[in-house]
Amino acid sequence: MNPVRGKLITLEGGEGAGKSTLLSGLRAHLERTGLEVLETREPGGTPLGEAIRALVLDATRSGVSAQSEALLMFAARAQLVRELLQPALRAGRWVLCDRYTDASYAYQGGGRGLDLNSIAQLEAIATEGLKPDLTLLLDLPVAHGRERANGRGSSDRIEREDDDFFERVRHVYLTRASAEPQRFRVLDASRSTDEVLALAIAAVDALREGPRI
Ligand code: Z5A
Repeated sequence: MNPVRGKLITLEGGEGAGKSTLLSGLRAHLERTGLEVLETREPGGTPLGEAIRALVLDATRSGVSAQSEALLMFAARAQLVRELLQPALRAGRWVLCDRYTDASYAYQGGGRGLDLNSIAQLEAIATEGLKPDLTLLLDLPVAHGRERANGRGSSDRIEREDDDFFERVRHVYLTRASAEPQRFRVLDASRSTDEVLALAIAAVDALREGPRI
């Protein structure tokens, strides 16, 4: 048993911000430095979570209420925390998670307009207080992100929302980043993939070196 708890690093951002692209570079960097890394995603990451992901992102499903959507996101998260995140962190692994609770504040709170206090209540139940050690927020103007994502073809149920929805998502992300500067690093996602990776590596290496002041 590794006595040193691992670190939880989450990646957040709007559509097409480059999280998946960054994840693979970041994982390779961490592994090169000898760390054991677990890469996962939300919603998803566990068999139950992946089933919920298919359900909640299904573009053919209409009439899903904001409340149902939020509860499904948090059900997937509760499973991920217990089945994967807590055991991995206890074993000393570093976890790279593509989205986490900040996404619920941004999408269900900002995008859908759900009360942020209700989201905080769900957070307390689902995560048992497990917070990221570092959150990399890939920030990009909405139009730019959508242009990148459109290159991929089909959209999921949430990606079909309009620009105003994604502006509200971006606003909540940036507000949360300003409120918790110790945990967040906001990266300019309009820069090249190499530049974004270099910025992310600097933030992650700082985390290795100890607590930030
Ligand atoms: N959701 C929610 O509502 N509530 C929650 O609590 C949670 C999630 C957890 C699934 O998320 C959906 O669930 C998401 C939020 C919601 N819905 N939306 N919208 P997801 O993370 O799986 O899906 P996504 O946000 O749609 O991810 P994405 O569009 O795949 O974006 P990405 O992973 O950030 O981007 P990428 O695939 O790395 O890059 C996109 C394209 O841009 C690709 O062609 C790259 O080659 C290119 N790219 C990437 N970086 C660059 C740079 N730096 N320069 C140029 N081109 C680049």
